[in-house]
Amino acid sequence: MDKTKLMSMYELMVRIRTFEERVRKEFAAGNIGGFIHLYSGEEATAVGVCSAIRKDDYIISTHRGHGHVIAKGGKTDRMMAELYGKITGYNKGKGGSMHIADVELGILGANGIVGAGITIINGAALSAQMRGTDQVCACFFSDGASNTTRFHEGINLASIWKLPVVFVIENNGYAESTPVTYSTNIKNLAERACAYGIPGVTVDGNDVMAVYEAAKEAVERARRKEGPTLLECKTYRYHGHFEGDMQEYKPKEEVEEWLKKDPIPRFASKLINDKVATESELKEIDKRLEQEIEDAVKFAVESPYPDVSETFEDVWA
Ligand SMILES: Cc1ncc(C[n+]2csc(CCOP(=O)(O)OP(=O)(O)O)c2C)c(N)n1
Repeated sequence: MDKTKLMSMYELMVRIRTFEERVRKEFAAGNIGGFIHLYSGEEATAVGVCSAIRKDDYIISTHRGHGHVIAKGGKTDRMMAELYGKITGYNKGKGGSMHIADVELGILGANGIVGAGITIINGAALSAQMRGTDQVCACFFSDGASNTTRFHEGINLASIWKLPVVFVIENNGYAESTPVTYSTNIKNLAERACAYGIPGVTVDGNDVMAVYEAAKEAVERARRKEGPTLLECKTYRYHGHFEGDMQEYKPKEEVEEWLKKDPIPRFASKLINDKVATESELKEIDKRLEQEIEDAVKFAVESPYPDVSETFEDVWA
């Protein structure tokens, strides 16, 4: 892989982390309303998968969706404005954290119904199939969603119709406070793929290159019209299920273990060791992104709220 691509993967991971940590601060300060579910810790999964697809491919996200949107090319200023409820946001300030969408970028949206994306993406994939394009869909969801009926029905349908989907389980170990070891009796959730006759692959979700390589293979398979793949990325979320959750259900040693496997310094070391980048080049990127997010907050703060006359516009339900 060339330097430009590797550097862009590093940059995307840092963009996600910097955005999320700033959102945390802004939420704590009372500047952002609603529910916030942060993605910090899971960056390698979104970036690994989104780096393996094309611009015209589709993704669908979850309630923990900021990372997916950024990895697919979402702009942090419009995202921040959305969280602030401003008219300049992706959903004109009416969607908030859990509904960011940009169809132009192939981002079919986030949503708050656990597992809903699994069935929605089948519609997008069926549309690509019927239109005769070779577009591929990446569907992100987590371990909790993999226990829903939508998972089983959705994957089965995608399998029999050979839909071009990569189903990505971001196994971050918990569904709210329920550990995956309590809710599931198998070691790797990707083992479930065999029940539907599709490949199931488990990778270290904190290793961006491992995610990228596995995703690439799954994407190529989907593009060859051979059907879906179930890709499980084992990762960890650093913050509570939602902002305000003190995550007392997590053992301290477990958190410490995962912090040692942080995907960003890990990838930074790899880039430095492989002589792709110098430490100062990476620091330059970190600094630039701090400024980008600072500007995004300024943009959000200075943008107006939607007018009252907008209330019933773009409302479909
Ligand atoms: C259908 C449905 N059931 C329950 C909820 C409440 N809920 C929101 S997030 C969540 C846990 C989801 O866990 P997981 O799929 O592992 O995602 P993670 O938060 O770990 O990313 C639950 C039960 C919901 N939003 N939708």
